[in-house]
Amino acid sequence: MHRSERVIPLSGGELKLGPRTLIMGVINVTPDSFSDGGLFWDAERAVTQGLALAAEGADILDVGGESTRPGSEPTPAEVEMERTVPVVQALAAQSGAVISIDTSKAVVAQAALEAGATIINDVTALRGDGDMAALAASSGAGLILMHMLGQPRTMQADPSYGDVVAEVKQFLADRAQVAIAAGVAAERIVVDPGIGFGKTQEHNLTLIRGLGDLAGLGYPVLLGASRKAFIGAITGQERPQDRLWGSMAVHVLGAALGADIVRVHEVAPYKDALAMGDAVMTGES
Ligand code: PMM
Repeated sequence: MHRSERVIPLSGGELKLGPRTLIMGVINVTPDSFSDGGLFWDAERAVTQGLALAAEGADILDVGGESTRPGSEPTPAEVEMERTVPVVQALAAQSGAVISIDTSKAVVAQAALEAGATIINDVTALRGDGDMAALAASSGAGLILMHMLGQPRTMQADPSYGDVVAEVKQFLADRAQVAIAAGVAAERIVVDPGIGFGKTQEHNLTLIRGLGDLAGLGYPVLLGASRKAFIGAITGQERPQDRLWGSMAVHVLGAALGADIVRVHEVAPYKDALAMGDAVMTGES
C-alpha cells in the first residue's frame, strides 16, 4: 500500500484515508482568484457550484474568501466573513460533503466553524494569526498546514532554497509541532507543500517528485496544483481553465507518489482519473 490507512476524526463525521484518494473541490468566493477569474464570487453562484462539485463526488469543499494569488493584497476579516459564512452554512446543510474554510484569520475560521465547517485550511500554517492554534485545538477541527515562502504579495519575487524538499519538510514538521504543542490532536493534522507559494517551476516539480518524502513525516499529505502557472508554463495553456489535462496528470501522479487528498477545481474528471490511478496502485477495484 503506497499510503497508510487512517481516519481523520471530525465533529459529526470523519475522513477515511488510504486506498482511495480524496477529492477537495475548490470554492473561491473572491472577485480576483487567479484560477477561476472570480466566476463564483457571489454567494448564490458559489453554493450552486459547491453543490455541483459535491454531486460529482467531492469529499471536501474548500470555501475561501481571500485571494492568495501572487501579488494579492490581504482582505479585511469582515469582508472575508461576509463572503464565506453564508456559503459555508448552505453547503454544510445541503451538500453532504465535509466543509473546510480556507483562511488564515481566526475570527473568520471561528465563524465558519460555527456555520458548519469542520476543517481549517490555513495557508500560513498558524503564522498568520496568533489565535489560530488555540482555535484549532479547542474546536477539534481538522487542520491543514501549508508551506509558503514569504507572503502572497511578494512570494514569487525570487524564491530560493538549498534543498527545497528538505526545507519544506522541516518547516511542516515544525509547524505540526507548534499545532500539537497548542493542543491540536496529531491525527487531525494534514500537511501541504504549497505548490506555487514562493516556488519556481523547478521547485514545484521537485516538490511533487518528493511527495513520498513529505509523506514520511507521518501526516496525511494534500496536493493543490490545479490550474497553477507552472502547468501553463509546461503545456503552453495560458488560460487557467485550459489547464485541466495537465493538472490531472500532476494529481494522479501525486496521488501515486503519496498525496492522500487533492485540491482541484473540477471534480468529475478527477473522480475517474483517480479511480484508475488508485486501482493501479492498490490492485483493488
Ligand atoms: N492553493 C490556493 C489556495 N489555497 N490551500 C491549500 N491547502 N493548498 C493550496 O495549494 C492552495 C490553497 C490557490 O489556488 P486557488 O486560487 O485555486 O484557490
